[in-house]
Amino acid sequence: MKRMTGWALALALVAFGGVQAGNAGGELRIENTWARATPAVAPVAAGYLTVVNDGDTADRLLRIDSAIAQRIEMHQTVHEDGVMRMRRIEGGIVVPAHGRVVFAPGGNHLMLIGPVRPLVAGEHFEATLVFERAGARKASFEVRAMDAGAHRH
Ligand SMILES: [Cu+2]
Repeated sequence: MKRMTGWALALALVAFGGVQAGNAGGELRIENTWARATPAVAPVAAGYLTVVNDGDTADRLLRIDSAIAQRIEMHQTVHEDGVMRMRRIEGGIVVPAHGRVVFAPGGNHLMLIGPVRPLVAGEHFEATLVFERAGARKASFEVRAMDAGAHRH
């Protein structure tokens, strides 16, 4: 049954990709959405994405909703006295006009608090990105192997 679910999600992803490609009016592009696979039991998981703004107006990513976890926070990684710490990004994050926001290992990341199931490499999950101007935009995250990327967060 698990296998079937995976295929259904993959098909949904393909269908969704087609819809998005036809949406010529969108000035925001959501790219490279992925999350790191987790062990069987994990209190948190890390996710990443890039938002590219081709428009003349800045937007703001307010929050990310998904059924995959109890909640998703946006975190930044800061270096303090040679120690890497995570800090929650409050009030959303600005996507500059003709600019981009990058969540990637070692820097900004999404913190999936309380994943409802283990994240298995090769699977996908859906999330909704809520922007101040562009509104709600759906995205599919690909789960990649635990050692993908250089850093744990
Ligand atoms: Cu974090």
